[in-house]
Amino acid sequence: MEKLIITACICGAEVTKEHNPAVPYTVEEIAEQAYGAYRAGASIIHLHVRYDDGTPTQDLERFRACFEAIRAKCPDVIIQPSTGGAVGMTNDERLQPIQLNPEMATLDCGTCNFGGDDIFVNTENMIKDFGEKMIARNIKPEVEVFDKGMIDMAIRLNKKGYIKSPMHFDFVMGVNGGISGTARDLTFMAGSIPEGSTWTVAGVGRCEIPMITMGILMGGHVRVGFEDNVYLSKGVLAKSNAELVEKAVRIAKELGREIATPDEAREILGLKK
Ligand code: KMH
Ligand code: ZN
Repeated sequence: MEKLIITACICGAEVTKEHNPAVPYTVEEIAEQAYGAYRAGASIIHLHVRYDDGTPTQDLERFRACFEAIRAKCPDVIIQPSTGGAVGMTNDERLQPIQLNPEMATLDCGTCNFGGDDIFVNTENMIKDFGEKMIARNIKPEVEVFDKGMIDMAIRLNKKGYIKSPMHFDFVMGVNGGISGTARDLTFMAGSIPEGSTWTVAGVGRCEIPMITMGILMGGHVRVGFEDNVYLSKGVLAKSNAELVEKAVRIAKELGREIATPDEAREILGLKK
């Protein structure tokens, strides 16, 4: 089976130090968490950034500072900024990090409820606009889908030229408003993407480990980290993102999957040189 790409989503936009004191806010904390995750086996860092007080931001200069700090510690890691940002941000706000010409960035392919009154808005026209802007900069989108209909949207926009083939999907399972994190649903998602596509699975909260275990067995790739889950096991907070990556590596090794280096991940995903 293909080597396993592990993405570490080290920070997110919603999780706070109240959830887990190790959630990084400052540039130094973000770089430290990225470095630990990389050393443990992550080849991609899915990056959100915060101001020092924890407020999520898509500010270009903050992203630039975090890119530089991460690159200083792990020069070869793939940095994948979020263009999702946080609920309620404008399109222009969200798109700022693509100005840094990263190798990858997320492309969220549908609107969904995000708990309570929150709605994470991604209209068709927004997806087209974000997709075109990524193509213009030769950025490979990680097509983030929270439900099956979002895969269908990505397929339609791929046919119209807004997303290039082969597509790389991230199935985010278990969001309060998206598809549930069950074996049946992951099988459904993985069976719904075009041949030649690659995929990663992320499970929110308690479904993180079951989903990545299935993903490893099914030949997909996996994402772990504080953005999705702050617990190492039931009731035990993870001390770092690295601990979650280490757990994914242990499971992968038990199941016979070798871990991809960043350059091997580039090869698998067809990233620009
Ligand atoms: N924070 C969520 C509203 C992404 O990174 O592209 C959106 C999100 C998706 O995390
Ligand atoms: Zn994210």
